[in-house]
Amino acid sequence: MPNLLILGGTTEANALAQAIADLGMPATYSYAGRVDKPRPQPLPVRVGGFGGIDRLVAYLHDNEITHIVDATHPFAAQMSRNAIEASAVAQTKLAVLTRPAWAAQAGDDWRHVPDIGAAVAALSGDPRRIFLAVGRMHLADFAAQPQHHYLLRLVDAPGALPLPNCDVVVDRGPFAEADDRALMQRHGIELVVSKNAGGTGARAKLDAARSLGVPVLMIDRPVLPQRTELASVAQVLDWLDHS
Ligand code: 3Y8
Ligand code: NAP
Repeated sequence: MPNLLILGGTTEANALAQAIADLGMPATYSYAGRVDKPRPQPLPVRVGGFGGIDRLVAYLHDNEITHIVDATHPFAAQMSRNAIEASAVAQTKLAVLTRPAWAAQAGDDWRHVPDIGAAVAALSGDPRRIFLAVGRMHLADFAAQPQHHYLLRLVDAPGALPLPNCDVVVDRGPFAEADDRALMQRHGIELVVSKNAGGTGARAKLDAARSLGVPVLMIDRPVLPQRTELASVAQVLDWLDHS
């Protein structure tokens, strides 16, 4: 019987956790501890960084973990890189549960940039009303473009903000298109800045942007080393059975 570590924090990780709990398989769900009240899970939960690769290796040994499913977000690149390194050292099997990147469809007006820095650079120019829907952790990068009026959406109420001219909505996804459309109309949004998260929980703003004719600045995902990538809970269960 596998003893599984789920690196969580996403809609897909939560679906996997439920399936694993239903099977009664030994597993632990891991959060980084980024938000005040992470969603409860039907599995034992650990919260907080492991303390780097060596401490992750120690965790794997101490807890006799046989399999890791990295079901973190596509932008959680450091966690994913650490999992690759640690699983090789600890001889623990590793697979990634991921979701396809979003692709523009008819009616979309997207401009792709490779990373957060390029997104900041792309915001040079006259003041605009921008829905900066990239969370909290990289807001300081956008202080280089203070001329805009930003609408921020944050999971937790923030402390001091690095942007002089902004409105804050405190909300967590998954989000609905009608709500995002009303939010963007209320704030007169002229541009949406988004990570290419993929999945369903964050795409409402993109569908709302299309219906409003608002352009999107789409930040592409960090490139990660080759790993076993799985696209569904069923594929993970099959992998656990056969690996
Ligand atoms: C702590 C754990 C579910 C899963 C919920 C998904 C969907 C809704 C949409 C917008 C974009 C953003 C952000 C977002 C979404 C899901 C999923 C997703 C984007 C929680 C959660 C944790 C986090 C961390 C948080 C980050 C932030 C990013 C907000 C739980 C709610 C912007 C990513 O304040 C902070 O420090 C927030 C940090 C990492 C990115 C950032 O740079 O700020 N997620 N989000 C996880 C941990 O501690 O390990 O409570 O559920 C999970 C979810 N957020 O079905 O309920 O699967 O992606 N999360 C982005 O896509 O750009 C919001 O507003 O439109
Ligand atoms: P990151 O930058 O890749 O990771 C930085 C460090 O945070 C890691 O090295 C690790 O610390 C710790 N960490 C990250 N995820 C962890 C997890 N699930 N369990 C234990 N420790 C974890 O990660 P991030 O982008 O901040 O993402 C943090 C969490 O938010 C993840 O659960 C991710 O799935 C979720 N999330 C992120 C985004 C996003 O946009 N980045 C969006 C939605 C959800 P140590 O080195 O000390 O082990």
